[in-house]
Order: sequence, then C-alpha cells, then structure tokens
Amino acid sequence: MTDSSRADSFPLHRRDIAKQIFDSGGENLLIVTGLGSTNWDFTAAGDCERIFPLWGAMGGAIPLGLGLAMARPEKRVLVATGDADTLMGLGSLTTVAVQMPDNLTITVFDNERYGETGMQATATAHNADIAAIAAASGIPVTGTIRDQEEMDTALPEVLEGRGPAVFVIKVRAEKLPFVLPPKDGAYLKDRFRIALLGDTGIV
Ligand SMILES: Cc1ncc(C[n+]2csc(CCOP(=O)(O)OP(=O)(O)O)c2C)c(N)n1
Repeated sequence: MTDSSRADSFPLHRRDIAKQIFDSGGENLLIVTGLGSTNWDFTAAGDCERIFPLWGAMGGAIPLGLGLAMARPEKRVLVATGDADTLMGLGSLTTVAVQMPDNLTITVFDNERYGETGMQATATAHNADIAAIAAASGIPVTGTIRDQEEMDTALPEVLEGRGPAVFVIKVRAEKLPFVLPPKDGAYLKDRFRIALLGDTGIV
C-alpha cells in the first residue's frame, strides 16, 4: 500500500493553477472542464463563454475535448479534468493517440481523490500513473508537474506546444468553496457555440 494521504501536503493549489492557465491562455483557447472540482476552479478563474463545463458525464471531458480539437484545428483546446474522470474514461487516451490532434492539451488535476463524492482515494493515490498510461497509449507529449517551478516551465508547452499532450498536475487534496458555473446545459452549449461561430452558431 502507498500513502494515500500524501496529497494532503502537495504544494500546488488547484485554484492557483487554473488561474495561471486561464490568464495565460488568451482568447484563442477553448477550455473543456470535467465534472467536479475543475469546473469550480475554472469558473473561479474567470467564468466565460470559451469554457465548456461538464455537469456530469463522468469520463466525458477528454472525448469531448478530442472532438472539439478535431473539429476546430485552428484553435487550441485544453481539457482540464480530474484524475477520477480520467480514470473512468481511460480508453479515450488511446483514441487521442489514434487521432493525434496537435492542438489538444489534456491537463489532469490529480488530487488523488474522488473530490466531489467525499475525498475517497483514487488509484493514483496508490500505484496508477496517468502520465505513464498516456505515454503507453501513444500520446507523444506527457509529463507530471509537482511544483510551481515545473508548472512555470511547462506552461508554454501546455498552451502552445505541439500536441497531443497530457500533463498530470499533482494538486493538493483540499476541499474548497463551490464556485459554480451556470447549470443550464442549453445555455452553456449556446454561449460556447456563439463564442466559436458567431450568431450563426445557434440557428
Ligand atoms: C458515472 C458516474 N459515476 C459517479 C459519479 C459521481 N461523481 C461525481 S464527481 C466524482 C468524482 C470526481 O473526481 P475527480 O474527477 O478526480 O475530480 P476532483 O477530485 O478533482 O473533484 C464522482 C465519483 C458520476 N457523476 N457519474
């Protein structure tokens, strides 16, 4: 058994990392956030129409980001999601490596917990290594970020490097206040499509 409480003292705070990515990303960046904490992190960073938050569909953030990256090759697509969401849809990593979209970055905010449902330990608190799984799936750029210096070094690669890329960001297991995005799925879809396609996006 590994120490499943080690994430309680990881140095990186998820809200700071989301803000750093969001603030550096610019207008060209489309962001898909996974159910649970990454939704709240990016809403706190700056709720806006270029973020598409998933309110459910566990395992769905990576496939949705993949489809978006393939449909919009001129845009940069960033998926930010949790370790449990990623573990639930591991096969999607193999599909990313089949399709090889060079404009897709997946950031896994790995708190080693099922944050939303009571902070139970996930497999990454034990022996699972999502960056290694991504590499073994054939994803060409992978890495694990554990402190601010590594985050600062990786940031240009996260935002502009040739993908597809998977960066596991080890973040502290902390319960934070909710900062909820809008809940209306039709509204979220429409505002995202208008941001992408203009007014014709919803006719
Ligand atoms: C199919 C399915 N199973 C379980 C849930 C309940 N659930 C919602 S969020 C969550 C945990 C998410 O954990 P993670 O993706 O690691 O995000 P974080 O810990 O950062 O919040 C679970 C189990 C769900 N929404 N859908």
